[in-house]
Amino acid sequence: MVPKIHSLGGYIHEYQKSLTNPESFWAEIAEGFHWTKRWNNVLEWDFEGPSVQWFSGGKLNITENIFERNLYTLGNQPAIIWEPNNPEEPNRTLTYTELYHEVNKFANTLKRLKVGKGDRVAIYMPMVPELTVAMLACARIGAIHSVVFAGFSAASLADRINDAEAKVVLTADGGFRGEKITPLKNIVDEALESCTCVETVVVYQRTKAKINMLEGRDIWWHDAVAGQSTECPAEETDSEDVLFILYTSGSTGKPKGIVHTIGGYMVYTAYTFRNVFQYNAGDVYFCTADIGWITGHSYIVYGPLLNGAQTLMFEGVPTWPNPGRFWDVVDKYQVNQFYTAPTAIRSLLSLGMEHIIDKKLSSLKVLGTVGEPINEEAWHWYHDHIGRNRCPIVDTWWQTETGGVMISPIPGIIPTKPSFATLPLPGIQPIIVDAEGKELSDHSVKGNLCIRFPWPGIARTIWGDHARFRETYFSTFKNLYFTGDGVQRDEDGYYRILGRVDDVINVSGHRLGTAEIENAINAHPLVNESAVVGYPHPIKGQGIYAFVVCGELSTGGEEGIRKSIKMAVSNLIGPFARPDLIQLVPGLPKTRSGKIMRRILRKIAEGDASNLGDITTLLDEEVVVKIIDGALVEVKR
Ligand code: 7RM
Repeated sequence: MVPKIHSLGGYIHEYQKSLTNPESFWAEIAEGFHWTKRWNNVLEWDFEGPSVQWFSGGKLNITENIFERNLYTLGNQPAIIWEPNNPEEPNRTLTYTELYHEVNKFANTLKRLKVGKGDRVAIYMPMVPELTVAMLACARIGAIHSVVFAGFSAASLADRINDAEAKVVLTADGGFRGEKITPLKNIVDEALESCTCVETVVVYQRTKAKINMLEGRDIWWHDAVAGQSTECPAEETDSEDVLFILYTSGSTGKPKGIVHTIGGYMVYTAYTFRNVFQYNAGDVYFCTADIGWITGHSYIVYGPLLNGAQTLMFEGVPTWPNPGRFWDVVDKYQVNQFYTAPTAIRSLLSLGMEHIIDKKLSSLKVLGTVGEPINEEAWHWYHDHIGRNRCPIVDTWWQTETGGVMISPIPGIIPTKPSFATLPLPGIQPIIVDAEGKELSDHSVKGNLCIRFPWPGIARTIWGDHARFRETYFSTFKNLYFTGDGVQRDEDGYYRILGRVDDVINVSGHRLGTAEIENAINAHPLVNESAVVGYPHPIKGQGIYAFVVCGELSTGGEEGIRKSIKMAVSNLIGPFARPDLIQLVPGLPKTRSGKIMRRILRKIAEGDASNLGDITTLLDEEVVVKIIDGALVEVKR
């Protein structure tokens, strides 16, 4: 079992131990797992390369650590509890034994499709148990999964398939989300028009929508698994072999394929899951994220299953058939730990108390949030009305690149403070630096959040682009991992995440690069150029504000062009990246060297132009006045 922290003294002790001897600290935790060969070195690292290796030389299979290690005691216990989109439809439960058999059957299927160790498998599926089966089947045979969130467009899917050179795509005929049906297979068909690497598409039947099956390429999931054995020997993998690629947005237009490796990710997600949620045997745990994001990978699939937990997978959306859905699910399955995003909390808060007053919510013990800063109002609402003043809130700060939670209260042990992620977990060494990289070592400071020592869950590279990995995370500040987040530390040493300091925005918990959105807007034939910034949005956290320069207007006029720009972004990225506000402007504020001054646009979008700072380097100061005059939010001058 993974060791659990029981008291404040225990936390302090573990934290100290992880500072003075990080290697033995992590080795002790790793020893709780099943390794077919022990590691040679616990840790080798340098942040210049960068190169980080955990448990190198160690051999293992992560699925043996989920199944074989646990089956004897947990075989008949639910592993996955699945709640469908439509509450009238029967739910499903897969015990550890049943999940194990499904994984093996699908692993054998993949092998039959000539998928082997190191091959990439793209997964574009709805939130059904088979998505988890697919991921674990890859891990069983040493293949690398690349899950693409099923809200991405065909163009984005194609980019990701091509970048990873995936051989097989796993999808479904469609996906249910609230009242909507996403035609997943049609989107895959469109994507594959621009991919030559894909040999096979396996299609899970979910919606029974009419789809085309391409002879020789496409096969049904149920046909493919029919007759496959429920036994499949686990491939022996190296601790530093790649477990998965997951694409995330950065400050340039091209998404980055973040690479996680097996041994370190296993140890880190298992340890953090157990401690951050204080999970105990028999508890029911519910994370509302989609598995298409890192939160789902680490805290619906790997972290919980490595702990033998019961993990609830929910196919639907928070507001359908009504805004009480999450709480119905909590009561129905007697959920003990509940983990969601601040945007969901804000949206449910705004929809009124009538959806929660008749709910029991008495099973809840721990509430979690992730993905963006939580404002105090939302925190208190969550604490008072969902937790009924009994449940600690864990505000967990982490990133796709960190693999697991980094800064978070340990519930019931570390006193919480609204909007603070509080203290680093054992093994995590945050450091705050100023713009020049000088450490700000006092307690009450604000600056750039970096980490100065590796932890097992740290990403190892960007798929196919190690130089970009170095450049993005390890070159801004020498010998530090730079998170891209601004942070404040208070007199108690507590950390409060202030948000991104780069061109990444966080919209309803979805991480988006402004450059990505600009590229999509610029692809519109009538657009000359554009600049996208975030602005404070009461529910989404940040909304998307696009400043767009058009050549001539189409016959639809301004409204028409706004509509078609939104459509273009929807088609090129996905509906979740559509701008909320589009202001057509005569020009963009630029420096004499031609750089767009986003700082100014950000200020305007935030509604405060009273202090624009130094604008003397601007090519054309007049344009700023015109933008302020036409702003779509109220602007203080
Ligand atoms: C897990 C996840 C990462 C970015 C990160 C932050 C922001 C995440 C919090 C947070 C304030 C939090 N991965 N972020 N958690 N900001 N408080 N508790 O979200 O790669 O998609 O996004 O999200 O800016 O850098 S992610």
